Amino acid sequence: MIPLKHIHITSNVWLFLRCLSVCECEGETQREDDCADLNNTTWQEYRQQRVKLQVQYLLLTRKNMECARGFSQESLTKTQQPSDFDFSKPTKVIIHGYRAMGSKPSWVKELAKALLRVQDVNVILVDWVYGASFAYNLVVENYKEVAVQISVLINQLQKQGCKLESFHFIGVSLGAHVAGFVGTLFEGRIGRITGLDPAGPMFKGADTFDRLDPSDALFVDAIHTDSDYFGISIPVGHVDFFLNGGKDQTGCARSRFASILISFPVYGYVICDHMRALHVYMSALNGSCPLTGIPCDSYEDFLNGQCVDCGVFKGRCPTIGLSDNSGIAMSPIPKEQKLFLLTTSLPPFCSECCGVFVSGRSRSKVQGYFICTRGQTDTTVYRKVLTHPVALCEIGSIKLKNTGARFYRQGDIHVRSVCVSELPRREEPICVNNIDIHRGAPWSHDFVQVCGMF
Ligand SMILES: [Ca+2]
Repeated sequence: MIPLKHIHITSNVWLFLRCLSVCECEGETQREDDCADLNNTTWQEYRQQRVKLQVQYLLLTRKNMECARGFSQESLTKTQQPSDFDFSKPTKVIIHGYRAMGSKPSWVKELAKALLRVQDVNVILVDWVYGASFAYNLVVENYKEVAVQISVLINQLQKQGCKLESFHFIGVSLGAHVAGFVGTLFEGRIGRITGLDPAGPMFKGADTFDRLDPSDALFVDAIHTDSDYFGISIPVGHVDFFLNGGKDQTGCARSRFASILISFPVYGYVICDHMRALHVYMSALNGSCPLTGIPCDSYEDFLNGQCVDCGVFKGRCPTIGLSDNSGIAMSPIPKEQKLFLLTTSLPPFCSECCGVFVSGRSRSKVQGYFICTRGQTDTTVYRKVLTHPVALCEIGSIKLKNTGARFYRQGDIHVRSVCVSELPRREEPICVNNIDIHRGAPWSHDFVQVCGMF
């Protein structure tokens, strides 16, 4: 039996909590009402109003980071109610991509806030949900018209004193090609375009006039995460970061069978690879760790340790994020340069890359693995670049094991050198030379390194 007094107290607490939650909800509703938001559309609405693109713009600045305001050419000339747009500051323009279900993209404001935390800029969100929803082939017909409409707004802003080079467009998927076409309309004089997994279907074989390419802005960078499916497989910028090879991302489902169920709730599952570019970009804006790409012709060459330094960029590899020209110091900037990096499955996505280079007899089969000081073990194979959760300087020892040949008995293996290196390589790799690895007796070497020395 519960004493009556106890029940009384409990119900009071319950009432109090209930009141709190109602008050909170009402407060939020009130705030939401004052803020502008992107549109949602439905199939029915889409069928009725297909001809209308209904592009609208939202403005976010440091003054109103939590609450977007509607923004239009008209609001620029209104004197009674001046907008928060600051003509003296640079402007970021975010353009979403295809909306299979007609819903507004949930990530847009998060990206805007991430940008505003780093830079004091104007952030314009382009809402073209009406034109971007449902039948992909029809959406592709709309994207240039959207670009034309955006260019009218940019023209207006230019007249009011904004410089073309102060605009940075960030386009996701199909939005990257919208940005590309805006760039074409301004003959490549826009400051920067960042394409986050630029759309592939109907664009891969397209002319550079119709898709994002390096001539669309003074600097074009792109991140590729689903280049075998929703993304584009060819380089489209000055620098193109191919994450984990650009096709499949860690932590996303490998199987593509779900793609036939694209209209069902598995959609988020299917676009996991595709949306990773956006999530990695947002994480890079937070700046918790560097996401550095290493120039290489192919992912295979990269994994085989053929590309370990920043040669083509004169020693300074490009990084994902807001650094000017991705941190490239040289001029002219190379075009369509493929960059590779390995990432993990969760924010901040950075992985410490290590190269392991074992040179020995060509037929030798040697397996090496790191034993790191944190007690984690990673298995790797002969001559590989691998991702490791800790920095190279935290690795305590390296072990090699002679696993023998498959079809014949193999004796000792003589290894000329075993080297480990940070990637991109900043220092000479750490090497141990002339090793004999006996069968059944792993060879190991302890490193004494101090982190933070380099
Ligand atoms: Ca173009």
